[in-house]
Amino acid sequence: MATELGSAAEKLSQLDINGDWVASAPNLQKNLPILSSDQIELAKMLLEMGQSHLFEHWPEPGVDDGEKKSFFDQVARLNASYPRGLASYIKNARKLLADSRAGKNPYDGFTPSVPSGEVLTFGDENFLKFEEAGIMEARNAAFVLVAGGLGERLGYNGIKLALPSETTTGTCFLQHYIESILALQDASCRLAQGQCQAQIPLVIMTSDDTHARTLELLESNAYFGMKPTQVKLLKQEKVACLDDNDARLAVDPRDKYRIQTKPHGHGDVHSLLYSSGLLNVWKDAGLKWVLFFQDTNGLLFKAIPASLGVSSIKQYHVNSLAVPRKAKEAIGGITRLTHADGRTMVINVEYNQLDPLLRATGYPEGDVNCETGYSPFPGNINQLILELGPYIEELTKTGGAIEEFVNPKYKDSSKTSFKSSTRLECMMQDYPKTLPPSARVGFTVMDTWLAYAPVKNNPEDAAKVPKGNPYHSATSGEMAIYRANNLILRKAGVKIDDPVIEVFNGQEVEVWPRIVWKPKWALTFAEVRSKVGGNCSITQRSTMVIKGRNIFLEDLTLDGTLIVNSVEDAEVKVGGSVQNKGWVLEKVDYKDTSISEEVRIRGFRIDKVEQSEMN
Ligand code: UGB
Repeated sequence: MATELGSAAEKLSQLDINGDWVASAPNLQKNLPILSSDQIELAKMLLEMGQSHLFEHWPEPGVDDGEKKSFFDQVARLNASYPRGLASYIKNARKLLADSRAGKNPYDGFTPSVPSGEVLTFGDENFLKFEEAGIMEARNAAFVLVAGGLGERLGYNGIKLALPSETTTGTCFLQHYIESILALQDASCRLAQGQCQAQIPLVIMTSDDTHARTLELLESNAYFGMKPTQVKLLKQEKVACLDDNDARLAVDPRDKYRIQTKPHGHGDVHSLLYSSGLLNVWKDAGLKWVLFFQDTNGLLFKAIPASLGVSSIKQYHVNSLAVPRKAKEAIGGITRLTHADGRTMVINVEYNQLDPLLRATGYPEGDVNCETGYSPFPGNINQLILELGPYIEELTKTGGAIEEFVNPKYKDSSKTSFKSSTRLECMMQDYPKTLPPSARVGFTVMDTWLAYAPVKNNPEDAAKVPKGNPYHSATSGEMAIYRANNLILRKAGVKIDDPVIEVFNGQEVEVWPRIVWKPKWALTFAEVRSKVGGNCSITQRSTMVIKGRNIFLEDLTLDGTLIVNSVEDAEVKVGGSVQNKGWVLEKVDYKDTSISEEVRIRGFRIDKVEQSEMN
């Protein structure tokens, strides 16, 4: 005991425990002997940063010592997980809170203009050229899925990656994503001359809210066919909450030895990738592209090959996937911003900032449609393709830190206190903000029906969406998959009946035949076209599931349900007339708690009455 005290005293004398630094926190000072030197360093930093209130309630040494140590464990984590540490977080917060209080516009001094990018038309020669180039490049790509969000807006208690993207096959989003990446890998290797061993890496960013359940989903499904070594999970940490404009850290109301924390946003993905060292591993392995995507867009992989082709042919360092955007529609617009001092950037400007920015810079009508009937600023769908080399160069400068923002809800117009604690946030799509003007930043616009149908809103909120605007619900997300598959098959020559309009959970949607295929059947339009021949026709009430690679539809007449399975290399021709009672959509009420949440949030279930199955 005597020696322990002796060494503690020695350690403490080196740390200047009687200096002025600790005078503002007498309760902390009394407890210094129970802390390690690392913990004392952290305490010093906290006091220097004006956080003495965190120790106000600390009792004498001997009481709650374990809790005091775990307080510092948390501080150490918060310090290590933020680029340049917690002191830097507090400094950034003070500046952003002061700007917010002063009502400072982050775009002051910038003039918006329409950037240049590639606008694609599905199925034309140009589109096919980009798709082929994209498939060629895919073996040099790595995919990064941001999946740390819990989806409170969706009213689903599970992780969103486990949610079925459609209920005809019940394939969940994660399975669909992994199978799409594997299909890309195969298609790309088939195009490569000679040997190709490519295994496209997949990183999934999780958070404390999603990590364990994401891992469990992967492990209990044998990684959906991927090699476990191909998949890496990187967990983002939350950041400290702030109680006031001085950026005093908020004490957790449920535990006085914890700092309250909240998510920092998907922008964390850049610093996590940087600190993981993976980017250099990929570079050494010869990879060239990093593709970022979100958790619930069942259409995304239909847009990936052509967009990657655009990145490759146009040599974009940054390529944002976009869809045509109606003026004032609630998605951000991709905009070129030019500052009076000469700085320029191509960046997503959130829809609520675009209109005032335009009005303040010589466009008195603000955000309006142009002669195409759409806003000239394409709508950001937050899927990014970055060229790896320039990405590493940039992160080496920034450490992966992304420009942050703060969004405090003030109690009143004096803006001196908040309704509840706030925190700094950052967004993945703000990455280009720090790029030099020489960076080649572009975008690829594709039809919404082909590229974008996220599942974000619960039935109640979706039903309130103004008519003509997208619901972004589980209902619309599933129906969008059928719609896209039908439009693609129609373009490939299949005669398909028009959809009917139905209302599920208060949302009016087009119901097309429920046609789905595994990504390995066809990833590109050229592949679809090569697998469809003769005179095929499908009625509206039909369902078709294609599960194998070499399945060819020829002179098929379908009125009912057809499931086609095939083993890997078997060539299967499917034709003739198939008629049966089929599968029927049955309405369910989202308020009926006797039904599972996955089903309830879409407002229908499938009654599998009769089908023809070919194996
Ligand atoms: N996510 C994380 O991984 N970590 C986090 O801390 C938060 C989220 P949301 P959001 O597609 O319409 C984005 O909540 O942030 C993951 C764009 O910013 O679904 O409101 C989460 O798991 C916006 O510009 O979306 O809005 C999910 O995969 C617009 O494009 C992803 O980040 C919008 O998406 C997005 O999180 C859109």
